[in-house]
Amino acid sequence: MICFFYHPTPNPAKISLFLEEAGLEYEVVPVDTSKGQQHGPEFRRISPNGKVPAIVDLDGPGGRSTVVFDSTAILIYLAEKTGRFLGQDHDRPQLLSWLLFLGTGLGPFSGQAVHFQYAAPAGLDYAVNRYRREVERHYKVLDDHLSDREFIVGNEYTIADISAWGWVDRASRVMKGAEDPLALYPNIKRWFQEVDARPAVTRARMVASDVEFKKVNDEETQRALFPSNFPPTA
Ligand SMILES: N[C@@H](CCC(=O)N[C@@H](CS)C(=O)NCC(=O)O)C(=O)O
Repeated sequence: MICFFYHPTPNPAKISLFLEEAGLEYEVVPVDTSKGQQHGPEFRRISPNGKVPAIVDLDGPGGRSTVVFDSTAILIYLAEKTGRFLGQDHDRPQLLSWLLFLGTGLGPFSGQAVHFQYAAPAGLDYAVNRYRREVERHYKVLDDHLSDREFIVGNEYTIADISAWGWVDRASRVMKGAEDPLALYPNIKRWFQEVDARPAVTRARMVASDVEFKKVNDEETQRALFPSNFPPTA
């Protein structure tokens, strides 16, 4: 059994998709990051970085309970545990390369683009431009890569596709104001449509749909999500 610490945001969504693809038994533990639940001592013991997703696998290595945090680490851990969506052995260097490209590039730049376009004070044109342009650059790298292949690594659907789906699914938010955010990236568009049509995606979108997560963006939420905007606490 896997306890899945979840909030309906792009990085946890990757894990929803893996769990549904693999048919693993899991229980969702909601972490309402808008209420600051990611900063509580109990959750910090599981996810020291105070971010979702994280998992506790009650049947980890040696039959012991184990903790994994960070979406890329969780994808690799679960893929190795189940032997699913790892691709071919000879493609492993490519798998690791693309996972890191997504986990340290496309994802974080998308997150910062969202932050500066929606949450930061108006007028920070330099930051908006930098992060939007970096997202566009990462999209172009991925689009070029997908120009002659169906999936990101080898000839099959892997955790690299699962990882990329999490943030590309939010392209319309990341590319604020764009009528068709993937118009310039036809290979990503074709790839995304194929991944998004998988039955597991429909199930992944339903994860915790019965949980009422906080939507109001008040001071509690601001302090929880953007603590650097407030004086340091002891
Ligand atoms: N590198 C981490 C990033 C995780 C991350 O940024 N999670 C966001 C949700 S998508 C979060 O927990 N935000 C709450 C906060 O920053 O306090 C991963 O891939 O899991």
